[in-house]
Amino acid sequence: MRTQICIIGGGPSGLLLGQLLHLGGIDTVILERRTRTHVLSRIRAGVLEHGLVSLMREAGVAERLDREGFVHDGAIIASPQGQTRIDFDRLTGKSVIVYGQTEVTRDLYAARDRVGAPVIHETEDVTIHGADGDAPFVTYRKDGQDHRIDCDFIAGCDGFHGVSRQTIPASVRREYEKVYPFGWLGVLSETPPVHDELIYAASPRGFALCSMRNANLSRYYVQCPLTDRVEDWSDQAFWTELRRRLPPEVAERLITGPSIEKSIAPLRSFVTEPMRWGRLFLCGDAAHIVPPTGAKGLNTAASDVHYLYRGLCQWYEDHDAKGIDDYSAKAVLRIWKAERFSWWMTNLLHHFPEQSDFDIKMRDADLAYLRDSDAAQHSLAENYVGLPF
Ligand code: RFL
Ligand code: PHB
Repeated sequence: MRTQICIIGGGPSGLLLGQLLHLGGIDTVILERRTRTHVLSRIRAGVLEHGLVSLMREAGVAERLDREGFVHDGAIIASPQGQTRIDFDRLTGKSVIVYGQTEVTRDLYAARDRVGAPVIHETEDVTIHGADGDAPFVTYRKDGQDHRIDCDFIAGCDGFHGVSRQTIPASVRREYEKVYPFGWLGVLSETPPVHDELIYAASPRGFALCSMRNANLSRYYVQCPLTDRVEDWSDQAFWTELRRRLPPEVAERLITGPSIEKSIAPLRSFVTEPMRWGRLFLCGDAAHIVPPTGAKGLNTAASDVHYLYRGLCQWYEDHDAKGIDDYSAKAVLRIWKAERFSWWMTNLLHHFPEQSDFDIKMRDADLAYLRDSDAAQHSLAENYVGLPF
């Protein structure tokens, strides 16, 4: 088989890139290791920046997002010092949209079905060949048969555990990583959200987040030790711990119910550079990971997709390599800013096991500064709603 761009990974990065390239008249094949049902059962991001929403509109897949997404003009930062509302609208003139990643992915699959572009699911042993030459190809196995796809370029959209990043020789790759000494235990429940905006809560017992998907679907998280297993947490234990970490008046209003999903995610900051090796381009979680505190993962994937699809269109339309040559530097510049913000939010709001009294005082001072300073709130808001791309 031959295609122009072979996309590895049928998550949001691969699907959005595929849709935009399709509209640009460029052929793609997507290879995905899991089934569609599995991809659509992963509960992940919930907060979309304006940049991602614009890209979804440009890709012609925002009809439901525009109808069902919830505009959020602010969020609450709670701590023992009180609650501070960060007014995104007043501070930046912008907002974010609450719309689940699962729905984004569902809309993108539906669009790909409509245009009849291929997604090959349950591919095994996907291997990239010749990415440093002029005739790259990808091999894989499906249903016991070997296959080969020849292409012009390969987009590695296969997430943190994919094969694309590992294909870049270690002598070329530079990796930067920070692993946090805790995870997030998340629960999805068919209950009304405790508040109409997100609440990020710092407490001496650890961090908690109140988020949502719609008027009767809530998403809550509590920071937990990495050694905890989901089976250790009954619903009752989760609700009790969440209540303890929230301001008392919020805890009183919390409506609980059975969890319909419960999972633990470790927290990590990670960047690999460069994001291009020959004809292979890394995109999204394949190249970088942020702790979810700043809600930036899916949104940084979107800026990668934006730069890459523009660069590839420029290559095919004008025979101009500038866009793809600049891809890595442009993408990385924005990513480090999102990394900084996510790291800062994580430090501000979590309890660290090794924290000294001095560290705690610094954190309290940071929270007090945020509460009392419009400049500090402006900085948080500007980053949260998303830096331009
Ligand atoms: P994905 O979603 O991991 O998709 C990669 C796809 O590649 C497939 N794959 C392979 N396919 C073929 N061959 C192989 N060898 C393959 N290896 C892997 C996988 O099966 C998968 O389908 O990466 P992508 O597309 O780059 O998307 C990134 C986002 O999923 C991620 O950044 C966000 O979910 C992060 N994130 C959040 N981001 C936000 O912007 N806002 C948020 O509010 C937010 N909340 C979150 C989050 C992530 C979380 N977890 C679980 C890590 C909350 C949580 C709890
Ligand atoms: C979510 O709703 O899953 C969510 C929201 C905000 C975050 C992280 C996750 O910062």
